[in-house]
Amino acid sequence: MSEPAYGALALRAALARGLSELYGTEVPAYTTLVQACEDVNREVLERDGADAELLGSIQRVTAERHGAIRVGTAEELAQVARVFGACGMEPVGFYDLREANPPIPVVSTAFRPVHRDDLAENPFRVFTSVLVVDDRRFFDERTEAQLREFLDARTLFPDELLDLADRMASEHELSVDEGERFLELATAAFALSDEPVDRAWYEHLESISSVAADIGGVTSTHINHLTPRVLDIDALYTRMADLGIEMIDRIQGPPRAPAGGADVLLRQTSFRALDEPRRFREADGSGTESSLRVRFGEVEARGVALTPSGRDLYDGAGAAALPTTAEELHVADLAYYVRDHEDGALRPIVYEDFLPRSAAGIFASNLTSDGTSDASQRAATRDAAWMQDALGRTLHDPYALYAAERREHAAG
Ligand code: OOG
Ligand code: NI
Repeated sequence: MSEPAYGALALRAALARGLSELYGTEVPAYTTLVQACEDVNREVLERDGADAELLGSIQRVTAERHGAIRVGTAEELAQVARVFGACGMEPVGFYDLREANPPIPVVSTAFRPVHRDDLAENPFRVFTSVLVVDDRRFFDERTEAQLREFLDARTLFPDELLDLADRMASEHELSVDEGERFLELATAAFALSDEPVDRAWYEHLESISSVAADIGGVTSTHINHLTPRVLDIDALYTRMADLGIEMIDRIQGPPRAPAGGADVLLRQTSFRALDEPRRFREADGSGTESSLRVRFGEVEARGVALTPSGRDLYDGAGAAALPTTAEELHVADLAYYVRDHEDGALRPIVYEDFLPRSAAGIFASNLTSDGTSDASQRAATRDAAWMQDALGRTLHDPYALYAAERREHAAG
């Protein structure tokens, strides 16, 4: 009798769980946040009944997390793609955070399941950023060379993990032993390392960008935050304040939908980075203990995905420019809905991606200073084509995925 094996869904669900457990031990306020989300979700379910599950089953929403990680090179990014690829998570979208204010020297994508059924089973997604070491607006020639040397010398993912990921890609399953080993190695790869941090190098990068220091100043990567999903983010915001956890001053993204209106896109809020003890190596070679403030907690509520024209309206004039009801949004082709074949009701297609403006806000709340950049210097070319090339696999366009889902539903 053959033993039960691990498929992509089992790996994805277990990785999300494993990272959630890890992050809870590293950042205790995360556990408080997850509990508060579960309480709020239960209350919304009692209050709203079936309507509470319009944007996803309570099972999906309860297990739902997004993580954020940051890597240094195209090679590291390609390795991330192999590890998440084994879990059925594919790269979707291109985000250029160098255009944010203050500018952040990274470009990003999000790894996530792309099919509705897989999202329904477990929608784990990870916002993944890669440093742009050759962008002269941030890094001079010498710093670029030092960054390259530092990054080329480190290993984020052990060969054994990458081999297991590749085996998953070719065989579509791993044995129990292999699957467990994959999960153990993958989880460990995202833990905060206790390797001493070279003080002078870290501070040099930090004077340019805290995010650059968090990426290129240490020898490993780590979860920057892990975000649960909540059904009523306004209620959650108040609850966290009552629990004594100080949130940033606002909820990012569109405002709350008016009564009877549709929630659109994504609303997020966070609590500030926490001081965490880290070991340092000083210029004289001695070791010291101090702390870094890099990681934090975030929570999100998701609404219906907007079409390109809906999104243009939102980006240009704000959420007030959009009609409020599902019917109006659908008829004007401003948001993605499908009509239930049985009862004719409109069902929203959930927004599964990120918002560059909110992402910029999340990055900014992580910064110890705005850093230094010189806009007159040469920018490095980074676009979706670059990203796809670096990933070595298809980079999905989020709109194409939403449109395909709507089309397939209409045809079926
Ligand atoms: C990622 C910031 C983006 C979000 O939710 O918009 C993000 C980071 O800080 O590395 O996670
Ligand atoms: Ni986030």
